[in-house]
Amino acid sequence: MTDFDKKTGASNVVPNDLSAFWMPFSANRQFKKNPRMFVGAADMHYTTSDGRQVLDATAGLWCVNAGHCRPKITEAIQNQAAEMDFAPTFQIGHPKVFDLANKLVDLAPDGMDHVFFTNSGSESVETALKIALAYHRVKGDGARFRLIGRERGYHGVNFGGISVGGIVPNRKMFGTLLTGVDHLPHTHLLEKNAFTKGEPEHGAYLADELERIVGLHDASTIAAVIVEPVAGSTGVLIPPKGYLQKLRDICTKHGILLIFDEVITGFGRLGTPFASDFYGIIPDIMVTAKGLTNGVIPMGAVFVKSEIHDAFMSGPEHMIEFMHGYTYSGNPMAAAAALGTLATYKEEGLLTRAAELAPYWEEALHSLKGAPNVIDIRNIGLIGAVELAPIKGEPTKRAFSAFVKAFESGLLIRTTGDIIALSPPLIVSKSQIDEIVEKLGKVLNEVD
Ligand code: PXG
Repeated sequence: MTDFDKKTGASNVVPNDLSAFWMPFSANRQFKKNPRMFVGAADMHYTTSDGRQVLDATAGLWCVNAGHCRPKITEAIQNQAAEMDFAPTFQIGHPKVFDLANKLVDLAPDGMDHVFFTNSGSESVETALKIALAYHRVKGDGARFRLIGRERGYHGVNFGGISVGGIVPNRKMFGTLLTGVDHLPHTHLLEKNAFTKGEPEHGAYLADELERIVGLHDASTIAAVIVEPVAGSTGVLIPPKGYLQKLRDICTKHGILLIFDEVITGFGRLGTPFASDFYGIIPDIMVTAKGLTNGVIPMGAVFVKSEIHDAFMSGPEHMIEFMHGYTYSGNPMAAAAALGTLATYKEEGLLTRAAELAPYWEEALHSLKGAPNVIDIRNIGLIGAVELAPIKGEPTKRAFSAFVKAFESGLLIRTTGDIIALSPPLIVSKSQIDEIVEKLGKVLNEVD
C-alpha cells in the first residue's frame, strides 16, 4: 500500500523494522516473523496491507459496534478537533461532556442517574472498585473493604482489575495484588451445558457460593461483588438461568454492592442497551467502555445509582467530594466521538438490532456442531463461541492456528485459550453471518 502523508509523516507502507513496538497481549516474535497488518476499514471490513478485504467478526476487539468509519462519528471527531482539542474537566467543564452524561443516563437502567468518565475498561473497573470502597466509608461503614470477583473473570489489566479478575496468566506474574479479595467459582459446566442455545439450564446454584463467602468473611466486611454479566475475554461464558438474579438477591440481602462489568455487553451486544436490561437485573454500579465511542477514541463510563452518588455530596461545598479522576476523563474529543456514536446507534436502531438477529445467528452458529474438534458452541445476543478440544500438551495452539487460517481466508475472529469468540459489529447482515459461519467451517476442517 502507498499513501505517505507529507503533513504528518504517517505512512501505510509496512515498515521494515517492527521491533520497537512491544505489542500488547500478542505473540510478538511470531507476529513479527509473519505480520498481519490492517491499513483501512469501512463498515464490516478491514483492508489488509496486501489489499485484501477481511470480514470483521469481532467488532475490532468487541468495540466497533456500529461498524467501521461511520460518517457521523468521523465528522464529530473532525469537527471537535478543529473547534476545541482539549479542555480539562477538573474544576472546569465543556458542554459536550454534560450533554453526553445526560444522554447516557437516559439510556441507562432506571436509577442509574450519574456517570463518571474514564478512558478504558480497565480504568472504569478501578473507578468502580474505588467508588464502592469509598461509598461504604462515607456512609460510616468503612469496615467493608473486601471485594469479590469470580474465577475466569476479566476486568482489565490494572491492579484492582487483575485482583478481582480470575484469569490465572493475567495474575500470576504480578505479586501480591490487592488484599481482601475472594472469588466466586466460574460458571462453565461443559459436561452439563455443552451446545446449549442461549442461556444454560444448569448452574444457578453456583451463585449460592456467595453465601458461603459471606459466611466465611462476614457481610460487614464485604464492599462489593463484581462480575461480567456474560464473561467475554475468558471465552464467552453465558450465565446459567437464574444465576444473576441470585447474585442480586444475595448482595441486596447483605448490603453488598453489585457491580456489573458491561465493557463488552454494554451498547447493544445482547439486543438491549445493556445486559442489565436483557436480564432485568439492575446492579448498583455499571462499568462500560468500548462501544461507548465505537472504539474510535478511548473512553469509559461508570454508571452509579443516585444513592451512591448522593452519599458523597456532603461536607463543605468547596471540597472535592471524590478524590479520583483522569486527565482525560470526559475530554472533548472522546465526548464528541461518543455523541456521534450514540446518534448512529439511535438512527440505525443498533442497540436493539442484535435481538432481531439473535435467532438467525444462533441457528447459523450451531450448524457448526459436528465440525472437527468442536466440543461446545454457545451464543447469546450477537455473541458466539466455538470451543475446541486442545491439542494434547499444546493448549491454545489449535485455536491460534484457526485464527491465522481465518485471517488468511478473509475473516477476523478472536481466540482465547482454545475458544473462538465471535462478536460482529451490530450492522452485520444475514448474508455476512452466513459468510462468517461458512468461512469458519472451512477453517475448522483445515486445522489439525
Ligand atoms: N472489563 C471487561 C469485561 C472487558 O472485556 C476490560 C474490562 C478492559 O477494558 P480495556 O479497555 O482496558 O481493555 C475488558 C476488555 C478479547 C478481549 O479478545 C477483551 C477485552 C480486551 C481485549 C480483548 O476477549 N476486554
